[in-house]
Amino acid sequence: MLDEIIDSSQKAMELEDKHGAHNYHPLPVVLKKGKGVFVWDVEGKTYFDFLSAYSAVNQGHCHPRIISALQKQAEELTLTSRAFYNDTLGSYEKFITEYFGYDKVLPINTGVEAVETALKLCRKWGYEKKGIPANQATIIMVEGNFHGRTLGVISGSTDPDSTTGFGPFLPGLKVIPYNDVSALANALKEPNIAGFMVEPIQGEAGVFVPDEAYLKTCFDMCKEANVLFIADEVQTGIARTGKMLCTDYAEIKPDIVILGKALSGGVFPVSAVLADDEIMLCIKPGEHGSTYGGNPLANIVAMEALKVVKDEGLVDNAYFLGKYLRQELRKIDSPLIKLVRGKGLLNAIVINSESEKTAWNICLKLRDNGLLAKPTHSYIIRLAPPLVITKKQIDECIAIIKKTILEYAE
Ligand code: IF1
Repeated sequence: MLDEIIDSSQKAMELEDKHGAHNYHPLPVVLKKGKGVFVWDVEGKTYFDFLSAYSAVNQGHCHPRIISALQKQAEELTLTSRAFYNDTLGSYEKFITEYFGYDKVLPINTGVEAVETALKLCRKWGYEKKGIPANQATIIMVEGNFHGRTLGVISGSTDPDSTTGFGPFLPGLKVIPYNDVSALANALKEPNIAGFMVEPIQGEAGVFVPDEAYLKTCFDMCKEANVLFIADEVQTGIARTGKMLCTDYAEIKPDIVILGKALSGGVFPVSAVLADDEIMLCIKPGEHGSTYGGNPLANIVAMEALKVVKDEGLVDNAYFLGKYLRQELRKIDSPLIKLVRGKGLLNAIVINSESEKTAWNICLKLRDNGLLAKPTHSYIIRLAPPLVITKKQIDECIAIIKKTILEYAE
């Protein structure tokens, strides 16, 4: 039970404002309960969740199978550290490596820890396998990327909000334009390139879907140059874009895959790095790890979360309902809608307005009409419901979005 009784949304927001860091500017709604595609605020109002905690609750809020797996394991053993073995890690590692088709997994916690792990693994491979001189490895990243908030990862960011005031930055990262194969071709001519890390679709940048051939072309160029292709699938992975991994659209097998968010179905942080032996075994005992990485609770929850994705056909549901959603949103006849883009159930509406407030104000109206979404980069509204959404619910949401857009006046 909460010490401070939260009997109103206002009270909750005041407490956060007074006692919490101001590192977010949330939409003014205070959530108390979640189930499937729905969330409820403190006053009991129901909303469709069209953010899904940034694609962490692909399986829907509080999925019963994931919650009961959590409860059962929580009564047995939650954490051993990796100082000892535990009876869940090996089974989980076998399960997830077979699920995605890789030799090995390095289990970790948050998405950014998995990204940092992938960067370290790539550098290690560069020195040990490619023969790059010590401390000379370069990893290529792309403009507009979002890979998390650590100093190492923001060192490759081009977003002033992520970087201003946090220098100095990690060396050995080279940033090139996104969706530009000639920029990669030029960068690959430089010596000591160990890897190329990219989001298959840039989520935070505003659901930027690159040209059809971009990923495959980049992958082939990396192979040619003996450079690792690293896919950050933290947001696009686990069925979100209508394929199990977004890179499946390009029919490529990245050298390193980074997973997070929905890997635990939104229950608590679980992330993973997948690679084959030639790469993964470059990290030796004692060279990398974390207290909670591979903990029994995470292992059991992640296995159930991944089983739910397949058992409930979430890949195809995301594919077909996403296609339908974009088709119907494109029919809305409003000057406010510049374009609709996305893949699967990772979509965005780009708002046509001079005012930076329009997208935010539209999201406030969507909230009043029972649907929660949030702008990214002031004029793009991301639309990403849990993948368990039904056609009937999608139709209800399309009606809410249409009504809100058509009734909106500055
Ligand atoms: C926030 C954004 C999304 C990610 C990709 C790694 C990470 C993320 C592709 C790091 C995390 C989260 C972070 C969260 C909001 C959300 C976000 F708006 F910040 F950019 F989804 F687009 N790779 N994205 O999207 O994973 O360490 O957070 O577990 O920082 O506000 P994490």
